[in-house]
This record gives sequence, C-alpha cells and structure tokens, in this order.
Amino acid sequence: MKKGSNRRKFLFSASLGAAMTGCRQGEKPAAEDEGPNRLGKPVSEYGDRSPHEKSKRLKPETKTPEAASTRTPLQDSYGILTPAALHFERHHSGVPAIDPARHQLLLHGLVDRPLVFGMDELKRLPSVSRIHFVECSGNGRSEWSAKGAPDAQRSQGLASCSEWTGVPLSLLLAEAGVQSSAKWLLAEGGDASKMSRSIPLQKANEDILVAYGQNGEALRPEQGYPLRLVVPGWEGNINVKWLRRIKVVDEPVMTKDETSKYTDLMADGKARIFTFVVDAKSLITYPSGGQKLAAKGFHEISGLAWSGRGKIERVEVSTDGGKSWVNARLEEPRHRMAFTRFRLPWTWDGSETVLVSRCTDESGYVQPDRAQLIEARGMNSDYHNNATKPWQVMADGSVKNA
Ligand SMILES: Nc1nc2c(c(=O)[nH]1)N[C@H]1C(S)=C(S)[C@@H](COP(=O)(O)O)O[C@H]1N2
Ligand SMILES: [Mo]
Repeated sequence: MKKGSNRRKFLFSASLGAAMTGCRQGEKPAAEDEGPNRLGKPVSEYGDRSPHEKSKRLKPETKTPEAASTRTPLQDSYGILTPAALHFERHHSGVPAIDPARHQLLLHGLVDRPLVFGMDELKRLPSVSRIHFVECSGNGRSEWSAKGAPDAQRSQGLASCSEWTGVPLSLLLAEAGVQSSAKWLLAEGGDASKMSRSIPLQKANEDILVAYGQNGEALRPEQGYPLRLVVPGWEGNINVKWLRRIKVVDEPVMTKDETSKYTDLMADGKARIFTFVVDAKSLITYPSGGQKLAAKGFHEISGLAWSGRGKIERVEVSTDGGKSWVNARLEEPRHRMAFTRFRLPWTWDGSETVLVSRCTDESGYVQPDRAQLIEARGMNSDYHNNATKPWQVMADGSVKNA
C-alpha cells in the first residue's frame, strides 16, 4: 500500500484540528473545566450525565400533559440502545404511582389454575434479557404530509430501543394451564386509562416478555414500572405498561383501545385492523435535519433501521437524492426486532445534495418511499408511516427536511 494513502482520506480541516488540541486561541475554559491538576468531584450514589450534554425529549405538543407523548432525540444517539431517561413516552392517562410491594399480576380466563403473581414471585422465575425496539403506531405521522418533519426527533422519535429483562409470558401461561379453546389474550394496564389490547395466543408462545428490567435496572415509571409487556416487533400500543391483568380468551375482545384507534382506512373503503407487525423502517440520524456539517470532506453517515419481522438484512444509502445506492455497513450483532446501526463513509464535496436510506429486512420486505406508501395505503389513515426520509444538505452545510 502506498504510504499516506490511508491517511489522506481522513484529513480534517484546519479548524477541526485546532479544536482537537483543546481550546481555540484566546478562548478561556468554562468555569467548571478545572483541568487535570485539581481534585475532581467526589463519588456519587446515582449518576448524572455531564452538564455539557443537553439532549432531551421535546415537551409534548398535544392534548393534556397526562394524555401526551414525548420523543427520543434520535439525532443525538450513538449505537442502538436508548438511555432510559430519553426513551419516548406515550401515556393515555399519565404515569401511575405504583408500589411494587403491592403490585400484582392476575392471570385468569380459559386456564386450569388462575394465578396471581406478586413482583417478588415473578422475579424468582427463570428470566431472559432481549434487545427490542418499541415504536408507536403514530410515529412518522407528520410524514404523511408533503412538508414532513424538520428533524429526526420530530419525524421518528416515537421509537426507542432497550434491553428488556423479564419472564417469558409462555412460562406463566404454562403454569396456569391454557385450555384448548383459548386463542387470544386480553392484556390490561393499571393506569387510569386501563389500557387494554387483544393479543393472539400464538405470539405469547413465541416471544412476549413480562418485563421488569430496562437497560440493566428496573423499568422507569414512564415505561411501566414495575411491570410491562414487551411484544417484540408489534405496534407500541400492544406493549401494555403497568401490566396488572391477563385474561385468556377465545376471541379478540374489541376493546376501546383497538377499535377507536390504530385502524387504517384504505382507499377502497376497507379497513386494516390488528395489523400488529411494525413494517421495516430506516432513518439517517447523522447528518439529519437541524444539524450542520462543519466543513466539506470526510463525514460518516450514520443511522438506525428496524423491522417487526426480524433482523435488518440490508440498508442502502443514496447521497444523490435516490439516483444511485450503496450498501451501508451494518453493526453486528444484529438483533431481531431491534434497532440496527448502519454507517457509511462519505466525502462531501460541498455541493447541495439529498441523502436518504432504504432498508430491507430478513423477510425480504423493502422500505417504501412516500409515493409507494401512498400508492399502497392511500391517504385516509395517519398511522403506520414507514416511508424513507430524505434530508437535504445545503451548500453551507446546514441540513433540512427535503
Ligand atoms: N397501560 C398503558 N399501556 C400503554 C400505554 C398507556 O397509555 N397505558 N400507551 C401505549 C402506547 S400507545 C405506546 S406507543 C407504548 C409506549 O411505550 P413507552 O411510553 O414506554 O415508550 O406504550 C403503550 N402501553
Ligand atoms: Mo402508541
């Protein structure tokens, strides 16, 4: 290999080089930046992030503070895990204050032995940890309009990914002894909305978790403390939080939460209901709307892809508005029904262009663009938008919604 050929690719601009050596000339360090020759802060019992890090969930745009949602700032994310403090929130009636010592899960209906579990009893059972995304059916809602959302958070921030720990629901069902006429489950939350949804029994026997852990600690209250369902790859609403009851039944219950919402009215007047599975989606998080490229030259394009049908198999990226596509590198290991990080080295020549990503999952499903999605689904429903998301890079380096 020719000497220097590798290095040239990564030569940074003069300004970035200066920043890497510390302060720019004439610039004073911030007051709290006391340098390496003084004692630092003492140890603490529960950690906080650096005061320099400001990334946050945006305040709710809608409804009341209790029936609202906040969004994960995906544009600031590294890797595939969402810190619990930045996991998106969607509550229909606020976050209930639940004492874990008194919380119980009732399992009844078409079973031989109705059971009640306390948290201590659940935690004694064999457990598993799995990395999965949760995505609200309303994520991408603003992308139905031609205008689209201005940044990654407002476009796709109703999706987050965590490591969840808990007991397989199949284990609890086996303990109770499911009767042969059983086909469905009703799952009910312990919040004021009593959010409840019908779930096919088969999915419970595949991979549903009754989870009490999130990213190595107990669930956050916002994520369902002390207990929630994690239904891998299925729309957010089914992942019932503050779980207090599971009833085994022989047909869907048609609860208010599944008949008043999450149904797509198609162009021909038919309705799609119980779609459950989240279609594959990808999103470039850097560079994305609201960010600014500091200089032309090397940049690593990076983003997230996920699918309710299993693993992400391929992410293609176009740096010329969809004329040509190249495969991005996928971070391994790729987990099923989890965020997958993709990356692509890119040299920006300083001219205006459009960046976009498109993913394919292990079932062969390919993420549609907006026109293809509208062609397939019409414009009557604002749920379940998984279209590709283009970002426009301007000549000054600023990035906006294309
Ligand atoms: N009990 C209960 N479970 C619930 C909800 C709720 O309001 N109450 N919201 C649902 C919706 S619409 C979504 S998208 C997910 C959001 O999970 P998160 O707040 O942990 O991100 O929880 C679901 N589970
Ligand atoms: Mo949702």
